Order: sequence, then structure tokens, then C-alpha cells
Amino acid sequence: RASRRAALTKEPASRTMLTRTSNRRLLSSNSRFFQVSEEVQQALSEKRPVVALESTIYTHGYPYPENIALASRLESLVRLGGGVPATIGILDGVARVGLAADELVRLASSSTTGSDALKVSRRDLGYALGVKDKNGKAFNGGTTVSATSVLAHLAGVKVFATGGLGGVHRGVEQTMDVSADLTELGRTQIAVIAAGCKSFLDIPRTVEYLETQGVAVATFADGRTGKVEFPAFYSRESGVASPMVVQDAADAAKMINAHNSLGLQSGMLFGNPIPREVEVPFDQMEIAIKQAVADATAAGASGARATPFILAKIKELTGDKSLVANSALIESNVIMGTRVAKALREVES
Ligand code: PSU
Ligand code: MN
Repeated sequence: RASRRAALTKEPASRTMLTRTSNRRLLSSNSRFFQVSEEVQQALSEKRPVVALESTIYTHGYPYPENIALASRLESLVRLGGGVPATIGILDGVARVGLAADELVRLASSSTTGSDALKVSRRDLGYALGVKDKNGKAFNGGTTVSATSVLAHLAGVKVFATGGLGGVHRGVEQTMDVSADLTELGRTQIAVIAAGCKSFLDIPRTVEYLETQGVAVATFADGRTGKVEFPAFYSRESGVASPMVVQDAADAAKMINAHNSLGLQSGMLFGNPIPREVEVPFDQMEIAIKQAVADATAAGASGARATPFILAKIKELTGDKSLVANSALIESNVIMGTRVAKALREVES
């Protein structure tokens, strides 16, 4: 009977079995707008560690084809660490949690096929999923930390690793440009592991605003004693003290478990400083950053265009050095994120 039902609904038998065994909330959230891959559903129902990964870094951060190499490297790192990766993005007008390799290639090469992927934060979800482009085609989109957090949480994924977080922009007094990543962490239960935020942002105000939003901000001290600073992406230090300090992934997992157990509907940010070997000193980056921010203002690149514009400029000005550092820190965050996801499964059981 089960196989007849599977044939009728054109679903493989394994899918039918999964329907019977896994958590109802998860499956009922699958819809024509939102789909969790079978692998991720299975991993969640078996309580294996799942790590969410975002896709704006592929659509708006890294050039093609380096973005594809990075995407597959990050997924491999999660698997090597004993976790299951859930890369999140919008493909053909559907929000997907757990993109397969060929789907990731399609999303990451959108720009080469003449259909630019949207940069999708929380506000853009309804548009990206609900309507079509001017040629009647459904949208593809890279999801930012904000939209990735929303979708990961909907799927039941608790840990998310990325490179850098958006923040309060310098000159916020004039522009009011505060990344939706910050308000997102204020309202969505998710633990993000990131190398802090780039210092083209106003880091003191970013940390201040995260406090206002009720977001826990902790930095991995890794055996260090004394003052631990919130990391500034290319540099291990920012001059801003980290509000909280954790020693390792096990500590982070204990924090997440306690927070989630209270049912707090807000997020947590774990700063993982860039590996020492690839760190770019603060002063060296500062010159390029000042230039990039000035160029963005001159070019009128404001709003959602600001961050991608500034990132591209920094890359242009600093060349390979920043790209190497960028990849190394994302990899390091994904390794740490996988450890945290594993440790969380252990404290939960
Ligand atoms: N910072 C980086 N690299 C990135 C981003 C931020 O160093 O790729 C991306 C992330 O997806 C982040 C988004 O969520 O930019 C923030 O954009 P905005 O500043 O427009 O909120
Ligand atoms: Mn912004």
C-alpha cells in the first residue's frame, strides 16, 4: 500500500518512510515556497548536527567560478567534521534549505547565464518567492545572514556558519544604514558563527546595537587570557571588547542549549577570530577600507548595494591577500560551526 501511494504521488519510497518517522512541524513547513532537502530532513530527524551556510557570499561576494570551489569546499568541511551541510538560497522561486551540488552550481553561476541572482534579506523573501522577473522567469537569490537565519530556523537548524556579519555602517547618522542582519538576530533563534564584521562598518556601534537587540555576543578566546576583543574579520582585534567570552565549542554549545531551552526567540553571535597565519593587520586594511567607503559614497552605492560595492572595491585594492584571508576565515568558521553543532547535539541528549 505504501509503495502504491508513493507511486501515485510520484515520491520515492524513502520519502514516504521519512514522512512517517520525522517531525511534523518540519514537514508541514514544506510548501511550494519552501523546501528542505531530504538529506537535511533526515539528518534533523536523526538528531545529527546540521550546519546552515548562506549563499550571498556566492552570488554577491565571490566571483565565478571561485564561488563554486568555495561552496563545495565549505560543504566538504562540514562533512569531514561529522556534520550535514545545509546551504540555503532561492532557486527558481523556491526557498531551499540544503541545495544539491548541481543546484548550487546553478545559483552560483546565475550571473554567467544572464539572470542575475537577487540579494535576498528578510524583506525580500515575499518578492523573490511570490513574483517573477520581467521575462516571466522565477527568481534565483543569494540569501544574506538575515534571510538565511529565517529559513534555517523554519527548517529547525540551530547553527549557522558564515564569513562576516553585516553591521551598522559608518556614517549611520546620515544614512541610517543598519544591516537587517542585526535586527534578524534580535528576533530569530539561531546561533551564528562569524569572524566578526568588516571594519568598513562601525564596529563599536554594531556591538552596541546588538546589545539593544538582545543578541548574545561571545568571542572564542582559545586559551587566551586578559581582554578579548570582538574580531574585525581580517584582523583578530577591533579595539572593542567582546561582551562575552567562551573558550571553545563546548562552551558555546552550553550557552546555546540554555538559551534555546528558555525558548528565547532571539539569536546569538559567536565571533571566531581569523587564523593568525592569514591575519591582515588593522592599519593595512584601514587604508583600503577608507578608500572603498569613499568610492561607494561617490558612486552613490547606498542601501543593499553598499556592502557588495565596498567588498568588491576592497578586493580590487588589496588583491589576493584579502581573498586568501577571506577564504581561510570562512573555512575556519565552518569548522568551528560544525564543532559547535556537534557539541550542541551532545548537550541536548
Ligand atoms: N560581509 C562580508 N561578506 C559578505 C557579506 C557581509 O564580509 O558577503 C554579506 C552577507 O551575506 C551579509 C550581507 O549578510 O552581506 C549584509 O548585507 P547588508 O550590509 O546590505 O545588510
Ligand atoms: Mn544596509
